[in-house]
Amino acid sequence: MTTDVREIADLGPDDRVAFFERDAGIESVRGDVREIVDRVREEGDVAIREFTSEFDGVEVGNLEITDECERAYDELDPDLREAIETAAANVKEFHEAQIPEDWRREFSNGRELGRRFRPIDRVGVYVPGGEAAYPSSAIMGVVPAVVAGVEHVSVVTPPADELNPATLAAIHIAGADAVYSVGGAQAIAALAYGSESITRVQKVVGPGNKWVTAAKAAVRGDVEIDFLAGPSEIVVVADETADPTLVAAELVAQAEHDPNASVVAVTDDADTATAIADAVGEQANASEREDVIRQALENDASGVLLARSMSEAILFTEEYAPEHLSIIADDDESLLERIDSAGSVFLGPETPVAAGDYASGTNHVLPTNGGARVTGGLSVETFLRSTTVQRLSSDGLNELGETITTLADAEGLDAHANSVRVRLDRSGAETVDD
Ligand code: HSO
Ligand code: ZN
Repeated sequence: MTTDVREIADLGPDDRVAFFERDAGIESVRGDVREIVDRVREEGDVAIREFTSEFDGVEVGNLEITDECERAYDELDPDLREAIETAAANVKEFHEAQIPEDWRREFSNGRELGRRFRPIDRVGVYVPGGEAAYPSSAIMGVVPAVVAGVEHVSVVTPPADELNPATLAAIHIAGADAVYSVGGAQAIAALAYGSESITRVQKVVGPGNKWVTAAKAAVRGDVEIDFLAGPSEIVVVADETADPTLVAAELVAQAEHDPNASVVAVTDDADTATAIADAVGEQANASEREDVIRQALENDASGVLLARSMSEAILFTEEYAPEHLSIIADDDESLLERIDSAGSVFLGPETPVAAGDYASGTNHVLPTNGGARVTGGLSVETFLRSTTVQRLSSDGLNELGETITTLADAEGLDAHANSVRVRLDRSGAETVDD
C-alpha cells in the first residue's frame, strides 16, 4: 500500500471537518444502547444474562469472577507475570506522585481557606475483552483508583469461553476488589444502577468499543463518568532531523489498534514527508495486522501532511488535539511550549508511545476525538473529590461583613444577611447598616 503526502495549505473545509471534528462514532448504536441500559436498570441480573447470551454468545454461571483472577495470576507464565508487575509498579509510582496534599492558609487577616481531597467510595472500571483484551488497560484503570484510596473498585470485563488469563491476572495485580464477567452496554448499566449480583458504583471509567462508549454517554448524569474515549489517535510532529522510520513506526503502531484509528504525521520538510509516507507503506505491508492498519491509514482523519513551517505544524496539531502527540524534532521542548491540547506527549526519538501504552508509568486511558481540549486522561484526580474548608475569625468576618450583606440584600435574601449581622452584633463590632 502507499500513502500520499498532502499539504496543509491545500486542505479544504471537508478535510478540516474530518481532521478536527472527529466524533466517537456512537450514533449508530445509541437507540439500541438506550434499550439495553433501561432493561438492565429495570430487570437487573435477568437482563444482564439475556444480553450476555445474545451479544457474547455465553451462558454465564456466576457473574462474579474475582477468584478466577487470583487463579489466573497463580498460573500465569512467570515472565509475563513479571512484565505486568513491573508495568503496574511504574504506573503506581507515577500516580502516587499525583496525590494532592490537603492545604489551608490565611488569605487575609482571619480568613482561612483550604481544600481537602478524599477518594470516591465506589468506582467501576471497564476492562475491554475479546480482540482488544489488554492486560495493560486493566492496570491503567484500576491502579490509579487504588492509589487514590477508593474503598471498593469493581471491574467488569466481557465474558468468553476462554477469558484472557493475562488480563485476569493484571486485574488481580492491580488490586481490584470485585470482578464481574459482563461486557458491553449491559456492563456499564450494571455498574451505574446495580443489580442483584453487581454493586452499584458512583463513577464509571475505562475505554471500550462503541457500545460501551454509547452506554457511558447514556448513563452520564445518573453516575459520574471519566470521558468518552474512542479509537486510538496519534499526531507525530517531525522536523528534518527526524528519522522517517521512527515516525512511521509510531503511526503504524497506533493504527494497528483499530480500523477507525486516526494517525497523522506532520512535518515542514518535503523530503521527510515523502520518506515517512514510504516507510509507513513498507511497515504496514510487513505487519501482521496489515488489514487493520490499511483501514486506519485510509481514515479521513489520517495522513502524512506537509506544513509550510513548524508553526503551521504546531497550529494544526493544536487544532487536532490528539490523544497522543509525539514530537521528534530538534527543538522539541520549545515546540511543546506551544501545545496546550494533547492527551499525552512523547518527546524525542527514543520515546515511543508504546512506552506510555505499557510501562513507563503514565496512563494510557486518554481523551480522544478532541477531548484533550477540555480534559486530561485518567489520573489520581479522576478518583478524588475535593472539598473546600474555611474558618473566619471575628476580625475576618468583620472585614467581609459589608460585602456579604450588600450582596445578600441585592439578592433579596434577608436571612443570609441576618446570619452575618447576628454575629457582628454579638461580637460588638460596628453594626453593618442595611
Ligand atoms: N494506545 C492505546 C492503549 C494500548 N496500547 C493498549 C497497547 N495496549 C490507547 O491509548
Ligand atoms: Zn497502543
